[in-house]
Amino acid sequence: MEEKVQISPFVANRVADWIDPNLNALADGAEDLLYLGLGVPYRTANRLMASPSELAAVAGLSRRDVSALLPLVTALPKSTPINVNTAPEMVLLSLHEDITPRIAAELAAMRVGTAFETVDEFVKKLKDDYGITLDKKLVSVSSEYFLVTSDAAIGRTTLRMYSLLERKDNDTVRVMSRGIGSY
Ligand SMILES: [Ca+2]
Repeated sequence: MEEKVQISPFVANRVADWIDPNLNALADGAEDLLYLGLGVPYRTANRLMASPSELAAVAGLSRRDVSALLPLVTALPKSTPINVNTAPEMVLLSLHEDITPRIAAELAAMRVGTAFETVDEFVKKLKDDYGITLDKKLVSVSSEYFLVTSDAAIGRTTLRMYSLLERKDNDTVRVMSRGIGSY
C-alpha cells in the first residue's frame, strides 16, 4: 500500500516499531534509540495509537505522508478486520500483494448496490476470479466502529468535529471519543 500512496516502504516498519511493545528496531525501523537522539528527544509509544494524528510523531513521515495516510487509517483500541464493503480501494489493495489497482477497482465496483454478505463470499470471489488466496481473518463484512464527521460553519470559520462510535454486541452504540480538527 505504501508504494501506491507514494510513501516510502520503510514507513511501514517505522509505524510497526512505534506500535509494537518491544524496543528492537525492525529493518529500517526506529525505536527509542533514534528518537532520544533528536533535537527534542522523546520516546516511542510502544502501544496501539490513541489517535491517527500520532502518525505525525513517527520519525521519517513527512507532513505530506501523514496527510496521504490519514484518510485511509484509523486508530482503534484493538485490531479489527477490514470491512470489505466499506474499505476504500486503496485499503483493499493493502489486503494482499497480488491485489492490483485494477482488481481493487473491480472489487469496489462489485459491492455497489450489492454488498458482500459473507466473508466466505468475498474470499471465494478473490480465489475464483483472480486466483488469490486471502486469509479470512483479515476481513469482515460489517463494522464495530464508525466515525461521524460534522462540519460547523460560523462566519468564516469552519470546524470539523469527529465522533468515534462503537457498536456493541447488543446493538447499542457508545461514543468512544470526540474531537475537533482531529480525533
Ligand atoms: Ca516498539
